[in-house]
Amino acid sequence: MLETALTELLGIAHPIVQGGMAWVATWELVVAVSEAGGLGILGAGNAPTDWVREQIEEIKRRTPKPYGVNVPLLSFHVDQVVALSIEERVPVLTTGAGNPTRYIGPLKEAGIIVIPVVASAALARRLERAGADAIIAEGQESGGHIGDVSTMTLIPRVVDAVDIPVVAAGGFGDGRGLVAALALGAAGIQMGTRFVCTEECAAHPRYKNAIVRASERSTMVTGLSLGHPVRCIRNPMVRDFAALEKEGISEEDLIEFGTGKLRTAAIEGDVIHGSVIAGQVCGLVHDIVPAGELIRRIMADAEALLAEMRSLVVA
Ligand code: TUI
Repeated sequence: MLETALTELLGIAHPIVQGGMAWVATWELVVAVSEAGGLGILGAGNAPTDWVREQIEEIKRRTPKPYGVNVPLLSFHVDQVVALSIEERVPVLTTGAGNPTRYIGPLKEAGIIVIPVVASAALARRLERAGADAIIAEGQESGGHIGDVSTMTLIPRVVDAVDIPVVAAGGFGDGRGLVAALALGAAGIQMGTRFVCTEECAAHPRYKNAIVRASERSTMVTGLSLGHPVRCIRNPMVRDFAALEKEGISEEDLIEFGTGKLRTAAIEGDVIHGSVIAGQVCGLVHDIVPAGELIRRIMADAEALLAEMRSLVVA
């Protein structure tokens, strides 16, 4: 067993958080992760509130364990999903892709643990002052919407900037990564891409296989010109997007071209014309396993590695 400030804050057995990925982190994955002793997180994405409510009710029916809801602040429905989370007394809420300061007060009043995802030490410090309970610090190796600092630099910077627990994200997929995160001062890890390749994840089999086949050099970043850099596996869709971006087509047309493309890949399984969002850690993902087995494997590997490392120290 590994006890950290994160397992204590959340009342979970293992310091492993599952990223709240739009479209693919649905109740099946959340329940599997939370039942295995991690923190499962529902990806609210851009989904309408009724869908989010049904998902939360399904989670509550199937596990008494803590779970979370993630709201990307780019979503059209942020206010409604925050209100719904308060009404449903969701244990944990995580945010991404923006500054959640204005939501922290009402969420804290409702007794909800608030954990923003950030990509800089400066925002981490501001959000600690605003009342955040912990911080997820996400390096640029991550999939989806990213910042511009690598995990190796970001984690110790955020650990030094705040006194609340820090969860490391961006590039984590195995027991070695968990030990490295602890060494950098983090209290646990969040994994997105690695959890896509589990049996319970709702992503289309072709999406999961694209990740298994990919190497650490298979991703690319587009959307910089829009101020929203996004990392995906390189395919005809992102190559076309990058070409249009380079040509300088209007922001409006670029956004229209990109809209709906995650659904195309993740749900319809069209990994040629859709956005296959994934982090560089796809190079370390070689199989599709049950989420509980993945968590047990990572914990066993991390514990064995910690013991081995202790033996490196000589008197
Ligand atoms: O948020 C993510 N990953 C995402 S969000 C997203 S967009 C989306 N997709 C489908 C449906 C609806 C929306 C796709 N992938 N990761 C967390 C993350 N947050 N990474 C980086 C940041 C971040 C960046 C800048 C957080 C805060 C920030 O602050 C800037 C500011 O406003 O001060």
